[in-house]
Amino acid sequence: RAVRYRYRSSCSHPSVDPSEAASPPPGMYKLEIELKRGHNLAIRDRGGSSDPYVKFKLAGKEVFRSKTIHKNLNPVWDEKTTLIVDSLSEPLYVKVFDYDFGLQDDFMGSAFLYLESLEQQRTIPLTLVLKDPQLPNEDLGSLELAVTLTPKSSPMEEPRDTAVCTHILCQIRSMSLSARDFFCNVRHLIN
Ligand SMILES: [Ca+2]
Repeated sequence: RAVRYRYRSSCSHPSVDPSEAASPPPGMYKLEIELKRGHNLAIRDRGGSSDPYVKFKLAGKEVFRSKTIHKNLNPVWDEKTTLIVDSLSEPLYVKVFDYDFGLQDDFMGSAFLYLESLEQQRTIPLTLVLKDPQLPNEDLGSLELAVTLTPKSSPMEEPRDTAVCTHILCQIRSMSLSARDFFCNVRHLIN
């Protein structure tokens, strides 16, 4: 069968042409973030405190949300997350909210972390001063973080793996095989 032949011929090559990968290759950087704590955060509850939590957004998409720390304007999170970043031109958008049971959470300030300006392959302690774009003079305290930005060690390695996997999946999908044929083909791929 033509499909199987093509399949085998591509597998007989030691490597698959990386140009088969979707371009541009995604996930070129790893951004490790340690959200340490907040200092002098804004009061949003009537009791004179807040229940702060932190959101990280990349390209408009929420990529991390911290735990909520109740009734504390100097919360300690000590949470870590690792994000895969495609492009350094998109800043990390950091937003703090006051959790309110049964109500819409109140905004407590935000900051941008510009990835282009970060020194790479080193853990950098950072203080992000929180601002409300509507009230730029209001003091909303700050967040303490540590960030480590690392380029993927071998940028072509992962996209190539992805390309191979995508290729295999496409091939499997394009074939209508009995179970026996399917496993035969899988064995060819492994070899
Ligand atoms: Ca609250």
